[in-house]
Amino acid sequence: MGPVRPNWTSCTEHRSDYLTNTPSTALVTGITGQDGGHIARLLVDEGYDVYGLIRGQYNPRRSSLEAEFPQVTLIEGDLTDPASLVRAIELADPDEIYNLGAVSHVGFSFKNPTLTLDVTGKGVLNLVEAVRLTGRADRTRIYQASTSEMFGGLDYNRPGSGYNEDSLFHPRSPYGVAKLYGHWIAKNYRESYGMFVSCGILFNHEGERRGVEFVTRKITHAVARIAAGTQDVIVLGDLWPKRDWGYAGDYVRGMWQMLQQDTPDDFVLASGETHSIEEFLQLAFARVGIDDWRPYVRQDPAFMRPAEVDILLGDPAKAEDVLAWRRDVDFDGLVNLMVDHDIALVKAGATL
Ligand code: NAP
Ligand code: F7E
Repeated sequence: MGPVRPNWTSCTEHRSDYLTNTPSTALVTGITGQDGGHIARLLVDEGYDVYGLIRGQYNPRRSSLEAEFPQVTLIEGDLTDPASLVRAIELADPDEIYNLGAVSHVGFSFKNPTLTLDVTGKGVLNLVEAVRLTGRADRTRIYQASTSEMFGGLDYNRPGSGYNEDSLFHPRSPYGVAKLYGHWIAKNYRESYGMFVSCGILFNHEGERRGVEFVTRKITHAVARIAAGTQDVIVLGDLWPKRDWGYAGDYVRGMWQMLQQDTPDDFVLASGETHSIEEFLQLAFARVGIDDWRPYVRQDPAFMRPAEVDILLGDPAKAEDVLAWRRDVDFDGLVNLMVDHDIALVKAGATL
């Protein structure tokens, strides 16, 4: 017997059932991460039964997650362990899966390339295969967290209007290469088995939940400490790269919207603006009344990468047209929100 191939385009009966039956059940991988926290908030507020995959026999992020989301059920599992994914899917029986788990730090991926491939690349295969093998190919919708790092920011493949869903890929790191595998295996399961797998090609998104190992949060947390007199300088790598930065809360709404469509598809989510790290520094320091940030910043090659992505700019036109996706927070608003949040944290004596 051939594979079950649901016709998502014409299945209006299924569509209306799907919508009238929501809120439903969701499983989130990477629930302890930045986007995991934002999507957990959105799904809980929408009335979903939310399950989260949590890795390790002891995970230091577990207690804060349980305190913030007592309604969420955590299931032990790991994207590199197919049996644990089958178990998680059978326990949660999800209508929607948000696959946010990954080794997500580009610099770290150069130092741990095989781990990155196993989690960020093969982990996607393990997940879609677990959905298929548990007989859910025709009823579980999957969001795959693809990334602008798949484009690479090179002169030859960079459209002036920004990267879109049809742009050429040229990843520049083990992370980008692993994500490209994840992107294509997700699309392959959509095409081969008719599975509802949508890939969001998301440009950088930040906010108060961002890990301090990423440049924006490293800056805003340091700026708050410098303003409080508890830190002297920030040590960074290259300052000239440009990124298309948005607010994570806006972007997880786009993820959810992708899974509420009639058909699975790929969408770029981006702000359509690009800014250098120097511009981010300028605004962050200005927020605490420091106009000349240069005396507070040192550079160290330890934070530079063997290959850099020089500039990223995305074109979110398709998501705006098809999903009616909109952003509430612009670049200035993002920097201010993050600095203000970290000033409050530092004042409260909280550690990161
Ligand atoms: P993040 O904060 O780094 O979170 C990564 C999550 O992955 C954490 O919950 C981590 O769990 C989990 N994880 C790591 N290894 C795992 C494994 N072996 N099995 C299961 N889970 C594992 O990342 P984020 O910023 O929220 O990003 C969410 C997703 O979007 C990632 O896939 C990322 O690559 C992608 N993405 C992010 C951006 C962005 O700008 N933020 C842009 C494009 C795409 P622990 O707590 O146990 O470490
Ligand atoms: O680096 C430069 C660094 O690590 C941004 C991930 O969420 O977005 C993220 O990847 C830029 C790079 O983010 C430091 O070289 C300078 O040019 O904050 P980042 P990223 O590499 O853009 C994409 C879309 C993802 O998918 C990823 O998962 O900042 N930079 N000095 C530095 N970066 C860091 N981390 N630390 C520094 O000290």
